[in-house]
Amino acid sequence: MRLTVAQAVVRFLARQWSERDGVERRFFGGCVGIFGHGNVAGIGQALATANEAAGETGDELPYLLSRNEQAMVHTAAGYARASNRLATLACTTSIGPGATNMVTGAAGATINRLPVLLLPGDLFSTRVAGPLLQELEDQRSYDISVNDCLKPVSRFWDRINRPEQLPSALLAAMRVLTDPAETGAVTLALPQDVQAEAYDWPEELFARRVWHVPRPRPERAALERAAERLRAAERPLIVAGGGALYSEATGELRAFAERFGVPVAETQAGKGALPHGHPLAVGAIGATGTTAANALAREADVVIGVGTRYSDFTTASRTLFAPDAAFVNINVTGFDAAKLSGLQLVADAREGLAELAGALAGWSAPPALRERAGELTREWDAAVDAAFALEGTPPSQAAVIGAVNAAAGADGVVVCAAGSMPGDLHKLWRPSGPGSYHVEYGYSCMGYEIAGGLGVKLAAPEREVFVLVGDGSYLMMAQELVTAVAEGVKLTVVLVDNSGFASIGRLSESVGARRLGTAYTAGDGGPLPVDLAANAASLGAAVVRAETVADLRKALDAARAGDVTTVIHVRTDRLADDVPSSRAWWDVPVAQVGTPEAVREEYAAGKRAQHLHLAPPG
Ligand SMILES: Cc1ncc(C[n+]2csc(CCOP(=O)(O)OP(=O)(O)O)c2C)c(N)n1
Ligand SMILES: [Mg+2]
Repeated sequence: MRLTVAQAVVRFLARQWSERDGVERRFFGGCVGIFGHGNVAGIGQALATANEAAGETGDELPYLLSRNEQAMVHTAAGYARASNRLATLACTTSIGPGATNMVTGAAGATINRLPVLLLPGDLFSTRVAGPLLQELEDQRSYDISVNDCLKPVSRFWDRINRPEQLPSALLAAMRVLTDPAETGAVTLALPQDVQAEAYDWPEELFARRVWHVPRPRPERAALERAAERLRAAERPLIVAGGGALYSEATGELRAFAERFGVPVAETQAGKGALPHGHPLAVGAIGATGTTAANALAREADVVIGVGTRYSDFTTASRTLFAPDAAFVNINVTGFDAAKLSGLQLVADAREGLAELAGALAGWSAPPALRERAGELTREWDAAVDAAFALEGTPPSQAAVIGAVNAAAGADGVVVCAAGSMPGDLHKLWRPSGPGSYHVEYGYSCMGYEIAGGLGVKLAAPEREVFVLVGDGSYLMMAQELVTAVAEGVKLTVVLVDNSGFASIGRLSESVGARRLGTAYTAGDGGPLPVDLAANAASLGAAVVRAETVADLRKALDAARAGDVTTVIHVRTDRLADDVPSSRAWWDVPVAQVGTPEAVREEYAAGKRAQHLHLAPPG
């Protein structure tokens, strides 16, 4: 079949499917992009004419125009996460700045283990016309382009210099994207001349192809070791991470917890694995955890990690778990399963839990553990009730979160990424179940919020998407509001404007850095003549200014009932901090010279409490 390289790419992508548990779905929900000279005649022309091809085959790759290349990778990552990694979007860019704009988004996707396919344009492979507009000339080599920046943030990276190289690269890309143990950003750099070059392709390249997403089962001997260790446990705790959700293991998780009486704590990525109110759900764990989960973590003798990569926020920078705690880690990658010297159950979360349950028949944790979990959780819930009920103007951040939580109901999703809100959300938000909580806290990338929320809504149009975004993040990336408006993709955005960085301001003060550069104020410390609500209106969103919590509740109900993208602007106090403490630490170094002794002492105490967890497993 005679097609250009770009036409072949588009045709191939439209025919890729994923399958798990017998359910097949299209792997690429579409292609999001921004055109320039590096892709307009290649991928651009191919997408423009693809509808004809779609007429023949019934396959489509809808195109969506983004406003910023970093944002479009966030959109793809949000889409992938909301699809439990069984589908994503492709991203096409021009050469040069359009391509490098994707580096941050790619890092975010790879860190969060989410599949995204990046198709940056690249320099002419013939090199005749160079140096090109936007070409990085490297005096040591002509074989370098800015796309090489995408190598360390990609799980697979290739440059297609000849049409003949394309089939194997496409297959390798698909293998990595659909392998839960390897997935992340995948880059196929496409030189602009090669994109437009014609070639005679074998028909089989475009056959409908189904990628079976595996559910690897744990090794028998490893299972026996894990079961033996658990049978001796008296105070076990489950830590549910993102893998529990991606694997759709929440039914098995609940059954496991109930059958053996083991409480379940959740990381940022794992939050929602059990709904709030389940008697064994103890909520968030770690530096932004609940006092319930953190107390149980400190007391735990065996920790069962399910699909967690044990980030510093989860382990409270390795101060949370007892030095002699044992870890049994169910993870699809050996890399994560081996963490904290754990007994490794390299397996899909659902299969791992089911098989571990089988191996534990007859055992259960002491009933007192269940009671203690209930008591601790009731205490925490009461503290959250009080925080949610705080009235006052400007509203407290806890009250804002409580209002959004109430509006989100059973079908809502909250989306957030950076600032003071992810930590507060982790502690306070009461998830209705899997998929209801979407906080990007692997990269915690300012700007993810609206762009990622767009991806969530595209993947799950039946859900109401509530984006919580700080003024700092908003100022970095508000432009995807325009994409939401243009595409008719409804988002409800709550813009929490506290004139600066509440998060970093607080952190700055705690390390003796005096809140330098954390306030958006005029030279004299007074307010700036900046109106972010007017800004949102200018981008096409319906805008409501909420002064009080009551205003906010009303605006949320109206936004929920309507069908347009709405930005609700609410002012809060940057210096207020009325969210209950996690009683856990986060390691951020303090200057050894020039900071108050009390600050250095507190830091030294934290360092003394860190454990490496080096004891051999078992
Ligand atoms: C792209 C990016 N740059 C810098 C940071 C570091 N950082 C984390 S939170 C934050 C401030 C966020 O401000 P805002 O969105 O207003 O949230 P607030 O802290 O006020 O709640 C900064 C600068 C980051 N996470 N991402
Ligand atoms: Mg702010």
